[in-house]
Amino acid sequence: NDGIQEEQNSEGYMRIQDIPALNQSHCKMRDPQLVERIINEFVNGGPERMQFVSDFDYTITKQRTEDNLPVLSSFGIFHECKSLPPYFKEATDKLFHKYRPIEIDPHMPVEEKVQYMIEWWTQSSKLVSGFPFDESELDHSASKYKRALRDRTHELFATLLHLQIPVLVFSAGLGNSVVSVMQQAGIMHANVKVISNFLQYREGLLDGFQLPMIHTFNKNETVLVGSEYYDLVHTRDHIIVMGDSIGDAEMANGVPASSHILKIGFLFDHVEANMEKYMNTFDIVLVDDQTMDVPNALLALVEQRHQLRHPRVANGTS
Ligand code: MG7
Ligand code: MG
Repeated sequence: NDGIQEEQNSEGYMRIQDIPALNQSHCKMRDPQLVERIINEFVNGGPERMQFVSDFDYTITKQRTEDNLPVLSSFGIFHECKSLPPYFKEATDKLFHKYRPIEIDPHMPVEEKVQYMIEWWTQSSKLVSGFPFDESELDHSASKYKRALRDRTHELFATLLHLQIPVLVFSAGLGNSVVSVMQQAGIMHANVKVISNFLQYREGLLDGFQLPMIHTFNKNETVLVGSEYYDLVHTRDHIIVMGDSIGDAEMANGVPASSHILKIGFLFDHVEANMEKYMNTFDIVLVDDQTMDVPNALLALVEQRHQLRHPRVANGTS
């Protein structure tokens, strides 16, 4: 059997040195040996054991665009909609200025922050209530931001679909914007699930966000327990996690402890000041990388080995 022969010949241990994407100068690793071991586990385990978990804002979208056009967050896309009541913008801005500093305060313990975040999302939910809203407005606003996806995001989602790897896009932002951007960009494939805050309607009027509330500090797989998605992924113990905020590294909390998790962090703001924390939190830190090249390279290795094991049988129709 040629397939098996080929597999034996080429089934070696992958070395970091042989993976160009990981040798770029802006790609930093606290423990390259650990990364190497995890990559080999992933490659040997195959796509059947993998799941992919990603943040949305500034992770699937860019932190910086070539033309320096601003990239709006999922909440920001909603706030651009013209039909929001006149008091809305001022009121949400006020909340933002009160709670955002708490969210990113380097000194306050997380347990204390949680209460404030619940307050923020609760008040924000109340503001999004009592007026009619046409979601085509959101689609219009979102259409401008599909250009803001990281370079080669399409390749990433196409490979994940092809390998049938479940993708969870986890966002503490507004799910309707996330889905709209991803749909319009053509990456909202059947293997992709978005868990986020979605608009709720009652008698034709907005009625806040649907439950459960997803905020910065409960954004992890513990909120999935009991859901259909949890059943789908909880046996997939090889996990790639991607995010741009420190808290994103916790997104796979709630999966079995034996899992191998590879955490990729995109660092852009205050690189110097944040470097140590990111290095301690993520296995791979990408400094001002506005592409999907690193996750694409990792999946290419998984795909390569997979193809050696499952060679396409010539069917004589070509
Ligand atoms: N964030 C959280 N909330 C709001 C809001 O009501 N308006 C705006 N503009 N931003 C908000 O993508 C999740 C991020 O969005 C921010 C309730 C928080 O900073 C959160 O991390
Ligand atoms: Mg983010």
